[in-house]
Amino acid sequence: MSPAENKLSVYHNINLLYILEGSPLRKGSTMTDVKPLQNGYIVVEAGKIKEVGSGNGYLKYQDANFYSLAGKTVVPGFIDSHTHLVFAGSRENEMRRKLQGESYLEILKSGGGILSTVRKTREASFDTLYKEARTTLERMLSFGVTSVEAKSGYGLDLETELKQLEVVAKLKAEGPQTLVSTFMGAHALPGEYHDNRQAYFALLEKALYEIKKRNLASFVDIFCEEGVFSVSESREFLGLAKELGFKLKIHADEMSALGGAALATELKAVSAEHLLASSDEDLQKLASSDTIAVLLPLTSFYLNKPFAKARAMIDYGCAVALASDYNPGSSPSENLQLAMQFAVLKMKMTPEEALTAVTVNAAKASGLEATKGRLMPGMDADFVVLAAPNLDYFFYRFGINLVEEVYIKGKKVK
Ligand code: IZC
Ligand code: ZN
Repeated sequence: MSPAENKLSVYHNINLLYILEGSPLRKGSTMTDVKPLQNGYIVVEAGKIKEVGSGNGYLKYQDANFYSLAGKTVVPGFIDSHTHLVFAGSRENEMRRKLQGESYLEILKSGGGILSTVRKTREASFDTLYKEARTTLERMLSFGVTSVEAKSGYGLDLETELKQLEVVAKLKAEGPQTLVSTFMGAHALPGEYHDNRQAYFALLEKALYEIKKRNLASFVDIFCEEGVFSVSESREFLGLAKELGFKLKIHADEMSALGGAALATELKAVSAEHLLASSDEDLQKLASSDTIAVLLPLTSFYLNKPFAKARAMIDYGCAVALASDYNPGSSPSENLQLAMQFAVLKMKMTPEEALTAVTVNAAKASGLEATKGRLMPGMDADFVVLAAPNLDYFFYRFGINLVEEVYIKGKKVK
Protein backbone atom coordinates (compact mmCIF):
# COMPACT_ATOMS: atom_id res chain seq x y z
CA MET A 1 0.00 0.00 0.00
CA SER A 2 1.43 3.40 -0.95
CA PRO A 3 1.69 6.05 1.78
CA ALA A 4 -1.08 8.04 0.07
CA GLU A 5 -3.43 5.05 0.41
CA ASN A 6 -2.50 4.75 4.07
CA LYS A 7 -3.64 8.27 4.75
CA LEU A 8 -7.04 9.27 6.00
CA SER A 9 -9.37 10.86 3.47
CA VAL A 10 -11.59 13.73 4.50
CA TYR A 11 -14.59 14.80 2.41
CA HIS A 12 -15.78 18.13 3.72
CA ASN A 13 -17.91 21.14 2.95
CA ILE A 14 -20.77 18.82 2.01
CA ASN A 15 -23.91 20.92 1.61
CA LEU A 16 -26.20 18.16 2.89
CA LEU A 17 -24.89 14.87 4.26
CA TYR A 18 -27.43 12.09 4.87
CA ILE A 19 -25.92 9.56 7.24
CA LEU A 20 -29.16 7.72 8.13
CA GLU A 21 -27.89 6.97 11.64
CA GLY A 22 -29.94 4.81 13.98
CA SER A 23 -31.78 1.52 13.72
CA PRO A 24 -30.98 -0.85 10.81
CA LEU A 25 -34.70 -1.50 10.24
CA ARG A 26 -37.01 1.45 9.63
CA LYS A 27 -40.70 0.68 9.95
CA GLY A 28 -43.61 3.01 9.28
CA SER A 29 -43.17 6.62 10.39
CA THR A 30 -39.49 6.10 11.25
CA MET A 31 -38.77 5.84 7.51
CA THR A 32 -39.17 9.57 7.05
CA ASP A 33 -37.30 10.45 10.22
CA VAL A 34 -34.15 11.41 8.33
CA LYS A 35 -32.23 14.63 8.92
CA PRO A 36 -29.15 15.70 7.00
CA LEU A 37 -26.01 17.19 8.52
CA GLN A 38 -25.41 20.64 7.04
CA ASN A 39 -21.88 21.55 6.01
CA GLY A 40 -21.00 17.95 6.72
CA TYR A 41 -17.82 15.92 6.57
CA ILE A 42 -16.83 12.26 6.30
CA VAL A 43 -13.50 10.88 7.49
CA VAL A 44 -12.49 7.60 5.85
CA GLU A 45 -9.82 5.24 7.11
CA ALA A 46 -8.93 1.96 5.38
CA GLY A 47 -12.24 1.82 3.53
CA LYS A 48 -14.38 2.43 6.63
CA ILE A 49 -16.10 5.48 8.03
CA LYS A 50 -14.00 6.80 10.90
CA GLU A 51 -16.08 9.85 11.70
CA VAL A 52 -18.94 11.96 10.36
CA GLY A 53 -19.93 15.41 11.52
CA SER A 54 -20.70 18.96 10.55
CA GLY A 55 -18.58 22.09 10.64
CA ASN A 56 -14.79 21.92 10.80
CA GLY A 57 -14.24 19.17 13.35
CA TYR A 58 -12.22 17.39 10.64
CA LEU A 59 -9.38 19.92 10.91
CA LYS A 60 -7.72 17.81 13.62
CA TYR A 61 -6.76 15.28 10.93
CA GLN A 62 -3.90 17.44 9.66
CA ASP A 63 -2.15 14.79 7.56
CA ALA A 64 -5.24 13.63 5.71
CA ASN A 65 -6.05 14.05 2.04
CA PHE A 66 -8.80 16.67 1.83
CA TYR A 67 -11.55 16.82 -0.79
CA SER A 68 -14.16 19.54 -0.88
CA LEU A 69 -17.67 18.57 -1.97
CA ALA A 70 -19.10 22.09 -1.80
CA GLY A 71 -22.69 22.46 -2.94
CA LYS A 72 -23.29 18.70 -3.10
CA THR A 73 -25.67 16.29 -1.46
CA VAL A 74 -24.08 13.05 -0.22
CA VAL A 75 -26.02 9.87 0.59
CA PRO A 76 -25.09 6.25 1.36
CA GLY A 77 -24.48 4.12 -1.75
CA PHE A 78 -27.72 2.80 -3.19
CA ILE A 79 -28.50 -0.88 -2.61
CA ASP A 80 -30.53 -2.71 -5.24
CA SER A 81 -32.15 -5.44 -3.14
CA HIS A 82 -34.05 -7.30 -5.90
CA THR A 83 -32.49 -8.10 -9.27
CA HIS A 84 -32.32 -10.99 -11.72
CA LEU A 85 -28.77 -10.03 -12.65
CA VAL A 86 -27.49 -13.03 -14.61
CA PHE A 87 -29.23 -14.14 -17.82
CA ALA A 88 -28.72 -14.42 -21.56
CA GLY A 89 -30.59 -12.71 -24.38
CA SER A 90 -33.40 -10.17 -24.32
CA ARG A 91 -37.19 -10.20 -24.79
CA GLU A 92 -38.01 -7.15 -26.86
CA ASN A 93 -40.06 -9.48 -29.09
CA GLU A 94 -42.59 -9.77 -26.24
CA MET A 95 -43.10 -6.03 -25.96
CA ARG A 96 -45.43 -5.87 -28.96
CA ARG A 97 -47.38 -8.90 -27.71
CA LYS A 98 -47.90 -7.06 -24.43
CA LEU A 99 -48.93 -3.89 -26.23
CA GLN A 100 -51.50 -5.94 -28.17
CA GLY A 101 -53.03 -7.08 -24.89
CA GLU A 102 -51.35 -10.39 -24.02
CA SER A 103 -50.56 -10.53 -20.32
CA TYR A 104 -47.25 -11.44 -18.68
CA LEU A 105 -48.72 -14.72 -17.39
CA GLU A 106 -50.27 -15.61 -20.78
CA ILE A 107 -46.90 -15.17 -22.46
CA LEU A 108 -45.30 -17.38 -19.79
CA LYS A 109 -48.02 -20.04 -20.27
CA SER A 110 -47.31 -20.16 -24.02
CA GLY A 111 -43.66 -21.06 -23.32
CA GLY A 112 -42.35 -17.49 -23.58
CA GLY A 113 -41.43 -15.09 -20.80
CA ILE A 114 -39.16 -16.60 -18.15
CA LEU A 115 -39.01 -19.86 -20.14
CA SER A 116 -37.60 -18.14 -23.22
CA THR A 117 -34.81 -16.62 -21.08
CA VAL A 118 -34.24 -20.07 -19.57
CA ARG A 119 -33.62 -21.57 -23.02
CA LYS A 120 -31.04 -18.88 -23.84
CA THR A 121 -29.38 -19.04 -20.42
CA ARG A 122 -28.98 -22.82 -20.63
CA GLU A 123 -27.24 -22.43 -24.00
CA ALA A 124 -24.99 -19.56 -22.92
CA SER A 125 -21.42 -20.15 -21.75
CA PHE A 126 -20.19 -19.04 -18.35
CA ASP A 127 -18.16 -16.30 -20.07
CA THR A 128 -21.12 -14.93 -22.01
CA LEU A 129 -23.20 -14.73 -18.84
CA TYR A 130 -20.32 -13.21 -16.93
CA LYS A 131 -19.65 -10.50 -19.53
CA GLU A 132 -23.33 -9.52 -19.78
CA ALA A 133 -23.68 -9.31 -16.00
CA ARG A 134 -20.44 -7.34 -15.71
CA THR A 135 -21.81 -4.76 -18.17
CA THR A 136 -25.04 -4.57 -16.19
CA LEU A 137 -23.16 -4.03 -12.92
CA GLU A 138 -21.14 -1.23 -14.51
CA ARG A 139 -24.34 0.44 -15.63
CA MET A 140 -25.81 0.03 -12.14
CA LEU A 141 -22.66 1.56 -10.67
CA SER A 142 -23.04 4.59 -12.92
CA PHE A 143 -26.48 5.07 -11.32
CA GLY A 144 -24.97 4.95 -7.81
CA VAL A 145 -25.66 1.31 -6.96
CA THR A 146 -22.91 0.00 -4.69
CA SER A 147 -24.51 -3.31 -3.54
CA VAL A 148 -26.70 -5.70 -5.50
CA GLU A 149 -28.82 -8.73 -4.62
CA ALA A 150 -28.80 -11.22 -7.52
CA LYS A 151 -31.27 -14.07 -8.03
CA SER A 152 -30.71 -17.21 -10.07
CA GLY A 153 -33.76 -18.79 -11.72
CA TYR A 154 -33.04 -18.87 -15.45
CA GLY A 155 -31.54 -22.34 -15.37
CA LEU A 156 -34.27 -24.42 -13.76
CA ASP A 157 -31.87 -27.34 -13.90
CA LEU A 158 -29.05 -28.01 -11.48
CA GLU A 159 -26.21 -27.33 -13.90
CA THR A 160 -27.44 -23.95 -15.14
CA GLU A 161 -28.62 -22.73 -11.73
CA LEU A 162 -25.12 -23.46 -10.39
CA LYS A 163 -23.61 -21.74 -13.44
CA GLN A 164 -25.61 -18.58 -12.69
CA LEU A 165 -24.65 -18.63 -9.00
CA GLU A 166 -21.00 -19.18 -9.89
CA VAL A 167 -21.09 -16.15 -12.17
CA VAL A 168 -22.35 -14.13 -9.20
CA ALA A 169 -19.59 -15.59 -7.01
CA LYS A 170 -16.93 -14.50 -9.53
CA LEU A 171 -18.40 -10.99 -9.80
CA LYS A 172 -18.58 -10.81 -6.02
CA ALA A 173 -14.92 -11.82 -5.64
CA GLU A 174 -13.86 -9.17 -8.16
CA GLY A 175 -15.85 -6.22 -6.79
CA PRO A 176 -16.14 -3.32 -6.62
CA GLN A 177 -19.80 -3.79 -5.74
CA THR A 178 -20.90 -6.10 -2.94
CA LEU A 179 -23.15 -8.86 -4.23
CA VAL A 180 -25.65 -11.01 -2.37
CA SER A 181 -26.77 -14.30 -3.91
CA THR A 182 -30.28 -15.72 -3.91
CA PHE A 183 -31.19 -19.18 -5.23
CA MET A 184 -34.45 -18.91 -7.18
CA GLY A 185 -34.72 -22.26 -8.93
CA ALA A 186 -38.41 -21.96 -8.03
CA HIS A 187 -38.91 -19.20 -10.59
CA ALA A 188 -41.07 -21.24 -13.01
CA LEU A 189 -41.86 -24.87 -13.71
CA PRO A 190 -39.64 -25.93 -16.63
CA GLY A 191 -41.50 -27.43 -19.60
CA GLU A 192 -40.00 -30.91 -19.14
CA TYR A 193 -41.68 -31.15 -15.69
CA HIS A 194 -45.09 -29.79 -16.67
CA ASP A 195 -46.89 -32.97 -15.65
CA ASN A 196 -44.63 -33.80 -12.74
CA ARG A 197 -44.33 -30.94 -10.28
CA GLN A 198 -43.19 -33.26 -7.51
CA ALA A 199 -40.17 -34.36 -9.49
CA TYR A 200 -39.20 -30.73 -9.99
CA PHE A 201 -39.42 -30.06 -6.26
CA ALA A 202 -37.23 -33.11 -5.69
CA LEU A 203 -34.67 -31.51 -8.00
CA LEU A 204 -34.94 -28.20 -6.16
CA GLU A 205 -34.40 -30.00 -2.87
CA LYS A 206 -31.25 -31.59 -4.21
CA ALA A 207 -30.11 -28.16 -5.44
CA LEU A 208 -30.62 -26.67 -1.95
CA TYR A 209 -28.21 -29.20 -0.43
CA GLU A 210 -25.64 -28.65 -3.17
CA ILE A 211 -25.83 -24.85 -2.93
CA LYS A 212 -25.55 -24.99 0.85
CA LYS A 213 -22.55 -27.26 0.63
CA ARG A 214 -20.82 -24.91 -1.80
CA ASN A 215 -21.97 -21.76 0.01
CA LEU A 216 -23.29 -20.29 -3.26
CA ALA A 217 -26.33 -18.42 -1.88
CA SER A 218 -27.50 -16.90 1.38
CA PHE A 219 -31.17 -16.44 0.40
CA VAL A 220 -33.81 -18.64 -1.22
CA ASP A 221 -36.74 -17.12 -3.12
CA ILE A 222 -39.85 -18.52 -4.88
CA PHE A 223 -42.33 -17.06 -7.40
CA CYS A 224 -45.54 -17.62 -5.41
CA GLU A 225 -48.11 -16.77 -8.07
CA GLU A 226 -51.24 -18.06 -9.74
CA GLY A 227 -50.17 -20.50 -12.46
CA VAL A 228 -46.61 -20.66 -11.12
CA PHE A 229 -46.15 -21.96 -7.53
CA SER A 230 -48.94 -22.17 -4.95
CA VAL A 231 -48.88 -20.99 -1.35
CA SER A 232 -48.67 -24.56 -0.06
CA GLU A 233 -45.82 -25.45 -2.44
CA SER A 234 -44.05 -22.27 -1.35
CA ARG A 235 -44.57 -23.04 2.34
CA GLU A 236 -43.12 -26.51 2.02
CA PHE A 237 -40.15 -25.56 -0.13
CA LEU A 238 -39.19 -22.46 1.85
CA GLY A 239 -39.70 -24.39 5.09
CA LEU A 240 -37.00 -26.81 3.99
CA ALA A 241 -34.73 -23.97 2.86
CA LYS A 242 -35.11 -22.39 6.28
CA GLU A 243 -34.25 -25.65 8.03
CA LEU A 244 -31.07 -25.77 5.97
CA GLY A 245 -30.13 -22.30 7.20
CA PHE A 246 -31.07 -20.14 4.22
CA LYS A 247 -32.73 -16.76 4.73
CA LEU A 248 -36.01 -16.37 2.88
CA LYS A 249 -37.54 -14.05 0.29
CA ILE A 250 -40.84 -14.45 -1.57
CA HIS A 251 -42.07 -13.02 -4.87
CA ALA A 252 -45.48 -12.36 -3.35
CA ASP A 253 -48.81 -11.13 -4.75
CA GLU A 254 -47.27 -9.69 -7.93
CA MET A 255 -50.24 -10.43 -10.21
CA SER A 256 -52.82 -11.97 -7.88
CA ALA A 257 -53.62 -11.84 -4.15
CA LEU A 258 -52.59 -15.41 -3.50
CA GLY A 259 -51.40 -14.83 0.07
CA GLY A 260 -47.64 -14.70 -0.42
CA ALA A 261 -47.27 -11.72 1.91
CA ALA A 262 -49.04 -13.53 4.73
CA LEU A 263 -46.88 -16.59 4.11
CA ALA A 264 -43.77 -14.41 4.33
CA THR A 265 -44.78 -13.25 7.82
CA GLU A 266 -45.67 -16.81 8.86
CA LEU A 267 -42.19 -18.03 7.81
CA LYS A 268 -40.45 -14.93 9.17
CA ALA A 269 -39.03 -14.27 5.71
CA VAL A 270 -36.59 -11.38 5.48
CA SER A 271 -38.68 -9.87 2.69
CA ALA A 272 -41.88 -10.11 0.66
CA GLU A 273 -41.36 -8.61 -2.77
CA HIS A 274 -43.73 -6.96 -5.33
CA LEU A 275 -47.02 -6.88 -3.30
CA LEU A 276 -49.07 -5.14 -6.02
CA ALA A 277 -52.13 -7.23 -5.33
CA SER A 278 -51.87 -7.91 -1.57
CA SER A 279 -55.04 -7.47 0.50
CA ASP A 280 -55.10 -4.77 3.17
CA GLU A 281 -55.40 -7.49 5.77
CA ASP A 282 -52.15 -9.08 4.57
CA LEU A 283 -50.40 -5.72 4.47
CA GLN A 284 -51.38 -5.20 8.10
CA LYS A 285 -49.89 -8.60 8.94
CA LEU A 286 -46.72 -7.46 7.24
CA ALA A 287 -46.75 -4.27 9.31
CA SER A 288 -46.83 -6.23 12.54
CA SER A 289 -43.83 -8.31 11.47
CA ASP A 290 -40.19 -7.50 10.68
CA THR A 291 -40.56 -8.76 7.10
CA ILE A 292 -39.57 -6.01 4.69
CA ALA A 293 -41.87 -5.04 1.81
CA VAL A 294 -39.60 -4.75 -1.23
CA LEU A 295 -41.46 -2.68 -3.83
CA LEU A 296 -40.59 -2.59 -7.53
CA PRO A 297 -42.16 0.41 -9.27
CA LEU A 298 -40.27 -0.05 -12.54
CA THR A 299 -42.11 -3.36 -12.99
CA SER A 300 -45.52 -1.76 -12.43
CA PHE A 301 -44.61 0.93 -14.92
CA TYR A 302 -43.32 -1.52 -17.51
CA LEU A 303 -46.23 -3.97 -17.20
CA ASN A 304 -48.71 -1.10 -17.08
CA LYS A 305 -50.05 -2.19 -13.68
CA PRO A 306 -51.05 -0.17 -10.64
CA PHE A 307 -48.19 0.76 -8.34
CA ALA A 308 -47.97 -0.99 -4.97
CA LYS A 309 -49.78 0.81 -2.16
CA ALA A 310 -46.63 2.16 -0.54
CA ARG A 311 -48.40 4.97 1.30
CA ALA A 312 -50.86 2.62 2.97
CA MET A 313 -48.09 0.13 3.78
CA ILE A 314 -45.95 2.76 5.51
CA ASP A 315 -48.97 4.20 7.30
CA TYR A 316 -49.82 0.68 8.56
CA GLY A 317 -46.24 0.49 9.89
CA CYS A 318 -44.45 -1.63 7.26
CA ALA A 319 -40.74 -1.38 6.51
CA VAL A 320 -40.47 -0.61 2.80
CA ALA A 321 -37.47 -1.07 0.49
CA LEU A 322 -37.34 -0.14 -3.19
CA ALA A 323 -35.49 -2.08 -5.88
CA SER A 324 -35.18 -2.23 -9.67
CA ASP A 325 -36.27 -5.86 -10.29
CA TYR A 326 -33.78 -5.68 -13.18
CA ASN A 327 -34.72 -8.60 -15.52
CA PRO A 328 -35.24 -9.13 -19.26
CA GLY A 329 -39.04 -9.46 -19.08
CA SER A 330 -40.76 -7.10 -16.70
CA SER A 331 -38.08 -4.54 -15.83
CA PRO A 332 -35.31 -4.23 -18.41
CA SER A 333 -33.72 -1.20 -16.71
CA GLU A 334 -30.89 -0.70 -14.23
CA ASN A 335 -32.07 2.77 -13.24
CA LEU A 336 -32.77 2.54 -9.50
CA GLN A 337 -32.98 6.34 -9.36
CA LEU A 338 -36.06 6.16 -11.58
CA ALA A 339 -37.61 3.62 -9.20
CA MET A 340 -37.06 6.11 -6.35
CA GLN A 341 -38.59 8.91 -8.39
CA PHE A 342 -41.66 6.82 -9.23
CA ALA A 343 -41.99 6.01 -5.53
CA VAL A 344 -42.27 9.71 -4.76
CA LEU A 345 -44.14 10.89 -7.85
CA LYS A 346 -46.54 7.94 -8.16
CA MET A 347 -46.64 6.08 -4.84
CA LYS A 348 -46.86 9.04 -2.49
CA MET A 349 -43.68 8.23 -0.60
CA THR A 350 -41.72 11.18 0.77
CA PRO A 351 -38.19 11.82 -0.56
CA GLU A 352 -36.83 10.79 2.86
CA GLU A 353 -38.80 7.52 2.76
CA ALA A 354 -37.52 6.75 -0.73
CA LEU A 355 -33.94 7.37 0.41
CA THR A 356 -34.41 5.11 3.44
CA ALA A 357 -35.90 2.48 1.13
CA VAL A 358 -32.75 2.14 -1.02
CA THR A 359 -30.26 2.43 1.85
CA VAL A 360 -31.14 1.33 5.40
CA ASN A 361 -34.07 -0.95 4.57
CA ALA A 362 -32.47 -2.26 1.37
CA ALA A 363 -29.35 -3.21 3.34
CA LYS A 364 -31.50 -5.09 5.83
CA ALA A 365 -33.44 -6.81 3.01
CA SER A 366 -30.09 -7.96 1.60
CA GLY A 367 -28.57 -9.06 4.90
CA LEU A 368 -25.96 -6.28 4.67
CA GLU A 369 -27.11 -4.08 7.55
CA ALA A 370 -23.94 -4.57 9.63
CA THR A 371 -21.75 -2.78 7.07
CA LYS A 372 -23.97 -1.03 4.50
CA GLY A 373 -26.83 1.41 4.15
CA ARG A 374 -25.76 3.98 6.75
CA LEU A 375 -22.71 6.24 7.06
CA MET A 376 -21.90 5.60 10.70
CA PRO A 377 -18.43 5.04 12.17
CA GLY A 378 -17.21 1.49 11.52
CA MET A 379 -19.37 0.97 8.45
CA ASP A 380 -18.06 0.64 4.89
CA ALA A 381 -17.39 3.99 3.23
CA ASP A 382 -19.87 3.41 0.38
CA PHE A 383 -21.33 6.76 -0.60
CA VAL A 384 -22.63 8.68 -3.55
CA VAL A 385 -22.24 12.35 -4.45
CA LEU A 386 -25.41 13.67 -6.05
CA ALA A 387 -25.48 16.46 -8.59
CA ALA A 388 -28.29 17.97 -6.55
CA PRO A 389 -28.24 20.88 -4.09
CA ASN A 390 -30.89 19.16 -1.96
CA LEU A 391 -32.91 15.96 -1.72
CA ASP A 392 -36.09 17.36 -3.29
CA TYR A 393 -34.13 18.31 -6.41
CA PHE A 394 -33.11 14.67 -6.84
CA PHE A 395 -36.77 13.62 -7.15
CA TYR A 396 -37.90 16.63 -9.13
CA ARG A 397 -35.24 16.30 -11.84
CA PHE A 398 -36.41 12.86 -12.88
CA GLY A 399 -35.31 10.36 -15.53
CA ILE A 400 -31.69 11.47 -15.84
CA ASN A 401 -28.62 10.29 -13.97
CA LEU A 402 -28.02 12.55 -10.97
CA VAL A 403 -25.07 10.62 -9.58
CA GLU A 404 -21.80 12.47 -10.01
CA GLU A 405 -19.33 10.40 -7.99
CA VAL A 406 -19.44 6.96 -6.40
CA TYR A 407 -17.20 5.65 -3.58
CA ILE A 408 -17.02 2.02 -2.49
CA LYS A 409 -15.03 1.13 0.63
CA GLY A 410 -13.50 4.57 0.38
CA LYS A 411 -12.31 4.13 -3.19
CA LYS A 412 -13.60 6.39 -5.96
CA VAL A 413 -15.15 4.12 -8.58
CA LYS A 414 -16.98 6.74 -10.66
O1 IZC B 1 -37.92 -12.93 -16.39
O2 IZC B 1 -39.99 -12.31 -16.24
N1 IZC B 1 -41.63 -11.58 -12.37
N2 IZC B 1 -40.03 -13.02 -12.53
C1 IZC B 1 -41.23 -12.79 -11.81
C2 IZC B 1 -39.78 -12.12 -13.39
C3 IZC B 1 -40.80 -11.17 -13.31
C4 IZC B 1 -38.61 -12.10 -14.30
C5 IZC B 1 -38.88 -12.46 -15.73
ZN1 ZN C 1 -38.24 -10.46 -9.50
